[in-house]
Amino acid sequence: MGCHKNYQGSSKMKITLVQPSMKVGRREFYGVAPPLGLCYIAAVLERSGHKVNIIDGMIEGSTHYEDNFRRIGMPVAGLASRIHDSDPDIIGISCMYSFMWEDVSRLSAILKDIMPDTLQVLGGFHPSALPEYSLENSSADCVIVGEGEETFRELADFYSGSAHFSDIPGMAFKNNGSIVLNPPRPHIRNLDSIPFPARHLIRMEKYIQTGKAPGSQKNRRFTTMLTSRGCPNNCVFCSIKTVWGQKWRPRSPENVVNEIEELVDRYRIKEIHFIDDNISLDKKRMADICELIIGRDLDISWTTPNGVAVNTLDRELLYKMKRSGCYQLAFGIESGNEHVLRRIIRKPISLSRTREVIRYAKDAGIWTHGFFVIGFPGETWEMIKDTLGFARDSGLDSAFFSIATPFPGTELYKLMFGEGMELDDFSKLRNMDAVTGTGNFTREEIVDIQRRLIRDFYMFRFRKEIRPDSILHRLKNIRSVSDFRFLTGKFSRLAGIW
Ligand code: B12
Ligand code: SF4
Repeated sequence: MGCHKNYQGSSKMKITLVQPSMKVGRREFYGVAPPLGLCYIAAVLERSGHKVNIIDGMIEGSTHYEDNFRRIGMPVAGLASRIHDSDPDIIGISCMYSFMWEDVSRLSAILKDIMPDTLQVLGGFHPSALPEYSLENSSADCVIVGEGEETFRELADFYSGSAHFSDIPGMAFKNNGSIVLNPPRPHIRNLDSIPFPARHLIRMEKYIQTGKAPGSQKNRRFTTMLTSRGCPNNCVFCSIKTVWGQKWRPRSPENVVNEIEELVDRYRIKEIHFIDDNISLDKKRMADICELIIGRDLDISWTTPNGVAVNTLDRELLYKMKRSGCYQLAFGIESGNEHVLRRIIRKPISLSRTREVIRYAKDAGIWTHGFFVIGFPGETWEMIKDTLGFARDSGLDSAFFSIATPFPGTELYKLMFGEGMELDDFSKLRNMDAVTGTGNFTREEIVDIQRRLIRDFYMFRFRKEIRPDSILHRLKNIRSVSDFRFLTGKFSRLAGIW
């Protein structure tokens, strides 16, 4: 372990948790919302008596251009000086997206320079997938692999002099020039036992005023929430198991709706974006959440920007979801070709069932959005055309086509780069870029095909939407100013795509 301040005897730590800002391409969608992971960790640390401070680089500073990218938030040097001013005993830095890695390692180096005795901890998806790489290529002292709450709490308690790094499951750390990887920590079993995210430590009103959801939203006063962790599937391009594991762990409906109530009462929140990977996996739990929202008369709208499991949705549940405020569902359909779905992506959904669910959702008055991915090794032009065909004729209101991206911790990463190989330029791991060709297409061709699919789909939708019967149908469904705002948002986005 590195040389640090000696805290033997002192019990409560001063901890600064940080999320750096991000750089996005000119045409890239992005979102800014509270750093929920840091807020969860902070809540657990506060409950243990530690003093916590959160600095989110994405909400500090202003958007500006840097090397052909837009920087959303505060540059690295400014952030380092803010952290220095907070004078912490421990700094925790989050790296949620791999494309942020360059900034995270620069920030870590600057901090080690100006605060050599302060313990630096990394966490989030990128360091969790590549702990050794992250320690070798940054000045951080340790990495917390996976779910952060319990490991960070134990680490903070160790700094109070009660445990050793090598005794803390879920940690990787530097030890006299070599790297030690401790055994993994079991996931938290009872999610109701964790306190709600410490939103009182962030500037909620600033997120509400300036926050941004990647799709359109109905109400300006929105925020994000997480009602379950993990997903039982194992899609080839998905890295969520690195942090959450494959077992789906739900919070109880009462616990979820208590948090919604707190958001409504304390922050006057009008809209919730549930960022679960699989919120409706348990049909009964989903129905119970809706019943409680309706029963407690909570006046909110809600949506699922990351995708819901189609298998569990039926007509009755969709109508109940609508009654409880759901206005938009995103479906992770991924491909319109059965072979790609089953053999390449390994996602157990049926396309005919998906069509049915889209129809039910539309009947219930819910906007339907589809996520598709193209550019897998072995995927042919015919298969890609099936995906466009499905997106067009399944009746989806909107869709997005991403390029298969080999994020660390995924099967696709191993498939594209081989075991033990590491990509040296993580900045390319974003949704509007391709890192390599696929065998059938070059990298440039894949990017070109993605643009064509997006244009083609929206041109098709545009022609449908300007038909008098469609206009009438949309107008008939406008019941409030927020419905109108949502639709105009959708259509201006549509216009912006060309
Ligand atoms: C919500 C979300 C978004 C939102 C972000 C809104 C926001 N700012 O909150 C939106 C829709 C904008 C988005 C966009 C993208 N996303 Co996204 N997103 C997620 C999602 C679903 C949830 C993240 C989250 O908030 N989780 C909840 C909190 C509680 O968890 P957490 O932050 O992970 O924190 C825990 C641990 O990671 C750890 N931890 C985190 N930070 C730290 C720090 C320290 C010091 C420690 C010790 C521990 C620690 O402890 C926390 C508590 O247990 C994840 C997948 C997932 N299920 O987590 C993908 C995910 C993070 N996204 C991903 C990606 C790639 C993207 C995109 C590039 C597009 C795409 N292809 O999907 C864009 C890029 C960003 C952009 N341009 O805006 C990848 C990242 C993979 C990678 N290695 O880069 C993920 C993992 C999904 C995947 N595809 O596998 N995303
Ligand atoms: S269904 Fe979604 S969350 Fe689950 S493994 Fe597949 S992509 Fe990941």
